[in-house]
Amino acid sequence: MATPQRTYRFTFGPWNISTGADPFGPPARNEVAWAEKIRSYKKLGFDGVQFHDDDVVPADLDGPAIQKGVAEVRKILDGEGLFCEFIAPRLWEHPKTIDGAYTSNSAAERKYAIERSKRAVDIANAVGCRDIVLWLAREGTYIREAKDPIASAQRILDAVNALLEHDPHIRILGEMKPNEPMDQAYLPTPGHFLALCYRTADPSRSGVLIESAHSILAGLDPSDDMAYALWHRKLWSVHLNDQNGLKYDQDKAFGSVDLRRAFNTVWVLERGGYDGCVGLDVKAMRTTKAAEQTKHLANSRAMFLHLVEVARGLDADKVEAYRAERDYEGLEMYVLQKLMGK
Ligand code: XUL
Ligand code: MN
Repeated sequence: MATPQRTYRFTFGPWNISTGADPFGPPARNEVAWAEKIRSYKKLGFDGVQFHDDDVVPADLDGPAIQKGVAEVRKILDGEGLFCEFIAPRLWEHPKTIDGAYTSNSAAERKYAIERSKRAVDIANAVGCRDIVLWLAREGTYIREAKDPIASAQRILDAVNALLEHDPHIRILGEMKPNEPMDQAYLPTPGHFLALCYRTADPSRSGVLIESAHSILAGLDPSDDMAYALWHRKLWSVHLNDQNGLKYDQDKAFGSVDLRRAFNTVWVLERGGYDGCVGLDVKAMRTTKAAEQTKHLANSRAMFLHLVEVARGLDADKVEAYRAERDYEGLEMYVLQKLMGK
């Protein structure tokens, strides 16, 4: 089992430095200014940013205003030595996307969602990145009867195709999540989106971003989900974090709930030759004081790197010998001891 020695590039989005507001309480920290967030990336050991479309320029600007606004942001990123990994159209906050952007029952609202997503592609081009991430937040239902599920699958495919056709180089990455905010999401897992990839106008530019917490919420193991997407050569980004069982999406620091699950995630990325960015979609605990509000990012990155060391320190021949002997008790103890630094 060869373990290629490689260096990883780390990214996160400005939303990962947040005020701690939750559905039951107001902000617990002041909002950090965008420019200050951008200045914190390098200090925290990160290489690039992930942006929603309106993290770059306000939504719904015209073409020239987009180009002007993005040029300013690009200059700031260049000045910091940062790159932009992807743009994700924020299709879940605007009044016109209240009932599912691409799968809305309203033709006018579907049109808005596609036009806004095309503008996100233009933003990506102007900022110098080739990936669009679609977290299909409101593409689903609260009650089964609300939408036509068959038509909805086609509408999501039509939207992906519209973006692929809008630009010959852009890649579309689905980031699937089974629920929240919707009761049931359409295409709830990476496997669902991978199937859709092969029906798009250009399967070679259609792939996935897999988030650990989203896989766990679907009752799946993130490392197996990532391995499957790697096998398809379609794992183009990840959102690593952790999740304590089946409840709301927690975005806990990577490795903080289940160290062994985190280890298996890193081991798969190492073995699978994953060459995308290591995105950390993590949230500080609400109780965190302002002075510590980026610790969860630095800690998640450090945990990833610790686990890379553990993965590289495994004796591949030993692992194979345990497998050949079907001595999984022995293999388990070997892995646990490695995780405890023994
Ligand atoms: C939502 C989620 C989003 C996406 C970006 O659960 O993970 O933050 O990662 O749109
Ligand atoms: Mn995410």
